[in-house]
Amino acid sequence: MLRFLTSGESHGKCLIAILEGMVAGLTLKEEEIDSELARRQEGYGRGGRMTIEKDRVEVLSGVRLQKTIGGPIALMIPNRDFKINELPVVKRPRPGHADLVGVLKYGREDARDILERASARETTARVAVGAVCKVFLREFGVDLVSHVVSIGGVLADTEGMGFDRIKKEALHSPMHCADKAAEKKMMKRVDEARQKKDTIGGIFEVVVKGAPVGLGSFVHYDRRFSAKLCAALMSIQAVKGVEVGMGFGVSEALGREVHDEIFHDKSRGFYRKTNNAGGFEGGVTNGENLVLRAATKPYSTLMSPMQSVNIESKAKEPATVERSDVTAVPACGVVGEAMVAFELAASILEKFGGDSLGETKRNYEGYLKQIREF
Ligand code: EPS
Repeated sequence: MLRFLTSGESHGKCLIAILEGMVAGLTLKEEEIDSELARRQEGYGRGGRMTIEKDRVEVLSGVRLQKTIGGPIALMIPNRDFKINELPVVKRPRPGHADLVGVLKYGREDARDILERASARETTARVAVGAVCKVFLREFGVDLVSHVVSIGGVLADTEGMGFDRIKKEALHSPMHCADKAAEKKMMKRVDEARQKKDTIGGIFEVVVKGAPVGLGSFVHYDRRFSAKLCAALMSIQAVKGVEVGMGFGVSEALGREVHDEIFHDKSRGFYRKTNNAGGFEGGVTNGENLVLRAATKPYSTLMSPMQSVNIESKAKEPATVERSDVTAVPACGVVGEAMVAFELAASILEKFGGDSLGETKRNYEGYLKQIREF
């Protein structure tokens, strides 16, 4: 079983993740984790923190001479801004943030105790875990990309663009957007929100190429892989909705406009010409690309604060204002990739087992042969 925990506060000493259950024998270099951490720091609309931090991982255990050895992999990312004990007390919870539910639930008098852990800074640790999982997935020919498809209602048009083109275009975009014309409009929308001292959300898409047919199962609710991926995306700070393939659009169309017809040829085996299902049937991967989208709300720290209540005096007061982002949807997409990568790696290990990379690969090859010979 593959699992992970993260630990750390936004302005604490560091962020930590422990990934347990990864096979032995995987070549793992810190640079490969650092490049993912750097991608998470990108994106037009981010706040001042990203100019302070240069996130870099220290692999503390589970790896020897650049090879995983089967033990828990401890990943540590130091914070440069770590003065948690000197930061101001927070008495005026921000609508939309975990501040108020947190102080009520944990019985704290200072919402700083809440926001430090609720902060999306925690996703640094998730991206480090996802980077390790991506290295593992590469061994099985699985690749992932995320790209921003909407910011504040400005939509990208990526119709007909394949995985490789989306990956190439989104990689060099300040908005992680594969549509150049939309990218400009999105950046303008971010500037407008900043000027209004407001924030803005959007939608990112994660696409997975090379996932084999048969991950997950239809036999029980908690084994449906599409549901696991939706939960994983939904767990990301600020995410309010998740779609698979055509998503909510399926509810407005006829059956023949939705379902992907089945074809077969000797070299490709079974295949589809459309992918409205987003790569899932019965909650199980069907061999097509996996396509998932997640919508984020506008970020909840507003520079012109909304109404709140002082948790001590109970007086009506404007919410707390802290340094924050106007938007972070591109970064959120990178976190989405990490969560999907983790779930994919977990699912592959569940289906094919193995304590070493060689053993898992052997089992995987046997299964692919079974599919080829069906
Ligand atoms: C984040 C770091 C934070 C915020 C953001 C995400 O930095 P700071 O709070 O020091 O400015 O930019 O956190 C939030 C949106 C939040 O609500 O806490 C990061 O590393 O991603």
